[in-house]
Amino acid sequence: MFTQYVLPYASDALEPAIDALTVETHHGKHHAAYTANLNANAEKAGVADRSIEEVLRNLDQIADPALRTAVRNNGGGFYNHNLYFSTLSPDAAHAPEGKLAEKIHAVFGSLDALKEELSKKAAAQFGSGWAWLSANKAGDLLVSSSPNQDNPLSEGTEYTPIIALDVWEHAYYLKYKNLRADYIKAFFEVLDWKKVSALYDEITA
Ligand code: MN3
Repeated sequence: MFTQYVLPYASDALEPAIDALTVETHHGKHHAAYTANLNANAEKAGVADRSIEEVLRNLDQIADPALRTAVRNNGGGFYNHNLYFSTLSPDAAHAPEGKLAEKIHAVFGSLDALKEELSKKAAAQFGSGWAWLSANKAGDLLVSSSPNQDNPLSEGTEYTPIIALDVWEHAYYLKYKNLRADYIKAFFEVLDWKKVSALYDEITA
């Protein structure tokens, strides 16, 4: 049984960056539906007792192609949104700390340079998808993007995402309409680097 992340903040708590109706629809409808569909299909595929990371890293073990696709899409939707909503906060820390801060400085030169690279990936993702900052066990960082509900786990990389930037239109269209770049800027206003830094520490521990 996979459990949807419960928001520890009110639906209007991320305003003005992300509006209440978008949070309500995104979490209450889209994310809830991915979770319900994952649970139904993971049961059929016999993977309901595994962790979601394990399921997404081993999709090729699901023999039936239709079931594999359903678990890939809904499992991605479940996992990606758990990460998205759990790393946003009305009290967001605006800079990383500890090992992650050092690594970003060493690799990208500055936090702004990393944010620019991530924003470019997010803006350039054609149609629905995500932009990611991910880490591997050695602490290397990867900036990437994926279509649909794919992610670095389901794409078979050794990386685990620590930032999930949702650029499906359902993440921003009610407020930002066609202006994806404005939403991307707003995303960073509520992205909690304290949580992102803690995820990096977990992966590289
Ligand atoms: Mn979404």
